[in-house]
Amino acid sequence: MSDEMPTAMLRPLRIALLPGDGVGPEVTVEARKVLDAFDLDILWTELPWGSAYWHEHGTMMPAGAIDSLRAHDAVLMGAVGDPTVPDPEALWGLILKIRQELDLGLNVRPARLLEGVPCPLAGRGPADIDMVFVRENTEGEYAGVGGRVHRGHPAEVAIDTTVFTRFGCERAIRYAFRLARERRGVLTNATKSNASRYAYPFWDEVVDEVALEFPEVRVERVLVDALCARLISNPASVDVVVASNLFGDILTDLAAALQGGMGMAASANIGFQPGPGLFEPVHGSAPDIAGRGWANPSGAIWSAALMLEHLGLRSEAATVLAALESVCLAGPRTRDLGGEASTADVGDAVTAEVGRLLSQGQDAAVAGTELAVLI
Ligand code: GGG
Repeated sequence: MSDEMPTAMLRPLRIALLPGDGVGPEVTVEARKVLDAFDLDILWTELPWGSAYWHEHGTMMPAGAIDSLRAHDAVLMGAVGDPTVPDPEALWGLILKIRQELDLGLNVRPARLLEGVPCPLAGRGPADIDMVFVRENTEGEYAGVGGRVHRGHPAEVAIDTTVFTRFGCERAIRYAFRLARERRGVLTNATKSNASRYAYPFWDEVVDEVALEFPEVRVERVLVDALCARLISNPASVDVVVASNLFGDILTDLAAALQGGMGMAASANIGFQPGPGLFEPVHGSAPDIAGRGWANPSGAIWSAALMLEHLGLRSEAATVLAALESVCLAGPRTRDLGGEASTADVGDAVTAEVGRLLSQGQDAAVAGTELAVLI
């Protein structure tokens, strides 16, 4: 996000690996395997934080965790959440805390259907599903502002307040405009300003103000409910979407389904100042399949590609994506995509494909690979 020298110039690359809960360790080990196929000097630090840590220590992360993360170039994360830990405790003790305290104001989520991956929509294919969601990532409905009183009494009250600041909205919205300008020149603003009294009308105003800086981008204001329907009925009409924290969270699960399922979707949590970004598959911990070797590691591998791109390693990022595309086309495939392969089988295949592409000469091999994110 800055014009500074790419982090790739610094050696070794210090990557914090935060496998987390459920299937997180299974998918991140494959993403790490893929990156280790390059001749990159990566210093991995594995952090055992998450629900098991909570059971032992009463917190999801140790004191000083955020400062430890700051000492890295990037964080590669798996998933968070476990049925034995209250959800708000797990999320606010780890992922939401990291996003806020590292001020990772953007969550960029490409949703592209790769060749060979079955699409749940009849008659639709890769040409129809190629979008990027830009989600505001530190405030909105997940600002953490609110309270609960009179617990257990009939008068019990729970309040969560949506917080939109001009600062937080503007920076996410401006990034989305830049991305739209690089892509098809259309930005879809996911809003709900017909029913929201204050917050979304303000959000829309900020979109309209920032739009003045980008006369070449056409903005369309679409109510989030109508956008959900349109993602199903006419997904090809959607390219770059800018959304609040909650709407972005929900819309990107729908988009993940369109790109073949939660196992395919990747994300980059990035900030506007120097410091580590956090890269994680969109899926959660999937406790129902954890430990069985069934999870699809594609979202984690794609997230690792976004991480390389953010670190300035564009050619390596494109190689990972090209390798993932080849494996999606030719197999092996995990069972969510109709195959029988294990998580490790897919990781091994992508790693082998990276090796094959590298032996061909990286730049030639990845020519034409579309990096979806402008970072
Ligand atoms: N790898 C993503 C993950 O663990 N997600 C769990 C979750 O519910 N996250 C909420 C969010 O992304 O805001």
